[in-house]
Amino acid sequence: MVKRINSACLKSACVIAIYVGALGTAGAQTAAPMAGMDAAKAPAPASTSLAVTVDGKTTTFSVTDLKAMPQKNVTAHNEHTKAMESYSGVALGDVLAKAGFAVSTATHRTMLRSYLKAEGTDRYWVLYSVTEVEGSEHEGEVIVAISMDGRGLGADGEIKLVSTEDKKPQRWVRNLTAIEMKSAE
Ligand SMILES: Nc1nc2c(c(=O)[nH]1)N[C@H]1C(S)=C(S)[C@@H](COP(=O)(O)O)O[C@H]1N2
Ligand SMILES: [Mo]
Repeated sequence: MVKRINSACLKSACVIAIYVGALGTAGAQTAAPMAGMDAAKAPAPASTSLAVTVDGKTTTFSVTDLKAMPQKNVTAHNEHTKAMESYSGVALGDVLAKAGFAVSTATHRTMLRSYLKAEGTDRYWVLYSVTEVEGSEHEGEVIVAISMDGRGLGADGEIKLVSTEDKKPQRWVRNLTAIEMKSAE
C-alpha cells in the first residue's frame, strides 16, 4: 500500500520537477543572465550617491561629499582591458569610519567578523570582508573611486568601487549606490 502511493507520488513529482526545471532555466535567462559572469552588459542607471549602512543607520554620501574627503590614488591592473588603470577617490575604510565604523581595540573583533555588501544601481552586488578594506589591516586598497586617469568614470557612472588586489575586476562595482556592513555572527 505504502509502496503504491510512493510510486504514484514519485511519478507526479517527477513531472513537476521537469516543468519547474524548464521554467527555472527560462527565468534565469531573462531575469539575470549569468550573474557574476561577463554576459550581462546592460548599462546600469547612473548612481549619484552612496548610501552606507552601519548598525542599521544609513549615511548618504553625494559625489560632492566624497570629493571633500581625503583623496587616495591607486593603480590597478584591469584584467579585462589588460591595462593599468589609475583611480582616485576615498578609501572605503574612511567612508566606513564616517558612517559609524572605525577600527579600534573596542571594535577589532567586530571588524574581523563582519562583511560588506556592495551594490550597484543594477543590483549587481559583491561581498568584501571588513578587514580587507581597512588600511590599517590589509595591504590591498579598496577605494570608492570618483575618477579614472584624471577624468570622470564615463560609462561606469560617477561612483565605482575598485580593489587593487583582485586578479579580475569582478568585485569592482560600477554605479555603486549602497554599502551595508553586516556581522557574520
Ligand atoms: N554595477 C555592476 N558592476 C559590475 C558588474 C555588473 O554587472 N554591474 N559586473 C562585474 C564583473 S563580473 C566584471 S568582470 C567587471 C568588469 O566588467 P567590464 O569589463 O564590463 O567593465 O565589472 C564588475 N562590476
Ligand atoms: Mo565578470
